[in-house]
Amino acid sequence: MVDEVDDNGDANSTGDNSLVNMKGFSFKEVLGSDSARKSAFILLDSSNGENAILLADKNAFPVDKTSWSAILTGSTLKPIMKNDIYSSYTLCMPNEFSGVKSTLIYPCNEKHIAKYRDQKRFIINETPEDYRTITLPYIQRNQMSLEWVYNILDHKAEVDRIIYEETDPHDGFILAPDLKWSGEQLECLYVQALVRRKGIKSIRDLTANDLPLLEGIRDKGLNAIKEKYGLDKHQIRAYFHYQPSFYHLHVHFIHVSYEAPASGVAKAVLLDDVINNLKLIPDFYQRSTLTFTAKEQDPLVVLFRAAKNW
Ligand code: G7M
Repeated sequence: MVDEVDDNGDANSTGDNSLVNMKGFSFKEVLGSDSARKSAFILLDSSNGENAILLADKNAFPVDKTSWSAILTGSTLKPIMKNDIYSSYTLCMPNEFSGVKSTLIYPCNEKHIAKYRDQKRFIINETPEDYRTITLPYIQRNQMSLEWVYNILDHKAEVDRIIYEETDPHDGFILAPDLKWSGEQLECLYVQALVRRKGIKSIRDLTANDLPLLEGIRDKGLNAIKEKYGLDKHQIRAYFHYQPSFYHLHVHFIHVSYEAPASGVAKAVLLDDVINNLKLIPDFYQRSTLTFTAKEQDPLVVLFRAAKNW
């Protein structure tokens, strides 16, 4: 079994870097794959009867001279074919460049499985009334555990990964790399700000009173990214998810050229747009229809379809 997985299912939450092995897991199903992103989502059985999900993402290639010099000296070329001046090969890279960035969710539940299974998608236009009568009751009944968020906020996990922290209980936040980012390649930079205050579930709850919090996250977050990674604020896309998977407010910061999963329209809502809307209309997010995409088997989609007969 995986030695370094703790009771909350957070692999290496202690920051321990020892190698782990996957004895005790067996293949169950390919839930989905994305050939453009070079990723695969695999459902696993474990020997104690619980399920796990392995999310495997091939890393983008490095773009610096040192890495490529090391790749060229340490690689072998396995020939595939040759024709005149053209030849093709499988390039077998040295170990340090051939790893696959992976996430293990263990034990996983039906909601995790539904999230990663390939399915039809739907657009939903959620009015304030729909939010009150369909979405909010659903969120209140079926929240995914926020234990990993509280672990970060309470310095019980990922402590060594914190990039910046603002401790004010009302407007404070922690900035740290997202689970999806190995922390190595700037072209795929992905960090997130978790707000310290509990109870803000999503952008739906935000009002103009939260502007100091949001502007603080934007300005201090972008400064911290600039200091640590050298990326200017004009190279960073900062956004919320609507709907999020985890209903504790957090902001995603990614490299502007990186097409991260769920970073497009009908899923990502730009932090700058949220700030602007709240400045114009203090209760914008309580009054607006919000549009999002969700998968067919997402229970929220099932509830919307039942309520609206489509
Ligand atoms: O869709 P939503 O906005 O709720 O996205 C949640 C984000 O949190 C995703 O980008 C996940 O990759 C990230 N995330 C999820 N977990 C369980 C963890 C975690 O344990 N640690 C960190 N650092 N990020 C996480």
